[in-house]
Amino acid sequence: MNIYRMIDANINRVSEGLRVLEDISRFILEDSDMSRSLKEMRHIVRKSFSDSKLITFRDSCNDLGLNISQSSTIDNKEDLLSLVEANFKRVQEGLRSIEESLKVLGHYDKSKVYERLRYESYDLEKKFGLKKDFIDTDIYGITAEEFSLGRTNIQVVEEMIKAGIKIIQYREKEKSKLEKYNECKAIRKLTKDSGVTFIVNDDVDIAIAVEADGIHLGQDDMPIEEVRKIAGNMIIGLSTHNIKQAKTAVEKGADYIGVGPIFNTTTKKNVEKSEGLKYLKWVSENIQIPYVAIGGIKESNIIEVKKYGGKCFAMISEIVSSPDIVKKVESIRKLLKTI
Ligand code: TZP
Ligand code: MG
Repeated sequence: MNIYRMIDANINRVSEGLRVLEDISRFILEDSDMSRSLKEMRHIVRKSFSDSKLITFRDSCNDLGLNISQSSTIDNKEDLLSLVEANFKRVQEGLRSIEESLKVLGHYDKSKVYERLRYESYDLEKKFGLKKDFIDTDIYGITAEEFSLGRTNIQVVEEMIKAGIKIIQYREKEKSKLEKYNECKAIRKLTKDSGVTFIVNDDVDIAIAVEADGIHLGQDDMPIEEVRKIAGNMIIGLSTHNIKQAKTAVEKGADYIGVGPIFNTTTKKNVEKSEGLKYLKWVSENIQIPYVAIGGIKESNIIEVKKYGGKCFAMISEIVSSPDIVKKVESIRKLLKTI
């Protein structure tokens, strides 16, 4: 049956992709933990069908994809980073294809194994030193249900994802731990399925439990060094309001800093003082880790923030209080392109 041929082709695709990644981590990056994890994954993929008759369905020479693939330039990899990215994509797409094929065949349990492997591959991709890219984006979305025009946090996150926002923070000051946990669990699924980075504000335990990509801390939260011990490789962001705090954040190992408030804001209670644009300018010239400008940023003043060194802009009210989030983001992006 052709579906077995499809599974066979994808097992090869996944194993080959994993082998390339394993070799890069072993011979180039000399990261033995990563290399071991990839090898283990490759063995699971190979072994799970080792006793089957899959090979009898193989017909590589007559595979329609061969000619297409040999004449295509899409696979040309110019640097190591693109090579790594492309091979993780290959692995993930292959795993998804196997997962779906197994469902069609009624092998639901086995299909779950492939779903789990796909999720593991997302984690490994993050750990593969590509983490620095996580904030290489223009808009940082943050939830706040009380300003969301009656929409739930989940609905707002769905809209943000539709709008193409690539990093979303769950920030919710009014709800119980259980409510926050349940919402984060749902948002984790939505963001994972769409390749969006997910950060949880304040609650390290929730961030770990739902396997968020990161945690965002304030100056009064637990120290970064302690959070690092329990959160491992997770992205840790820290809000900073002055030069001293920015320097300390870098020393303590923050992965990015929040910079603000840039302008007056009524969204945050007990908001800190900052020299706003002047502080942002200093950060843009002196700090080497990624930074996100925050506080009172609107479509009407974002160009000014950009002129003072802003690259990634966190906005709460401007986005969540917009009746059409997709249109709002589109319009901000169009504006950002003008300078
Ligand atoms: N941290 C500094 S200012 C602020 C936070 C969380 C609130 C930003 O909200 P808005 O609506 O974008 O001004
Ligand atoms: Mg906090």
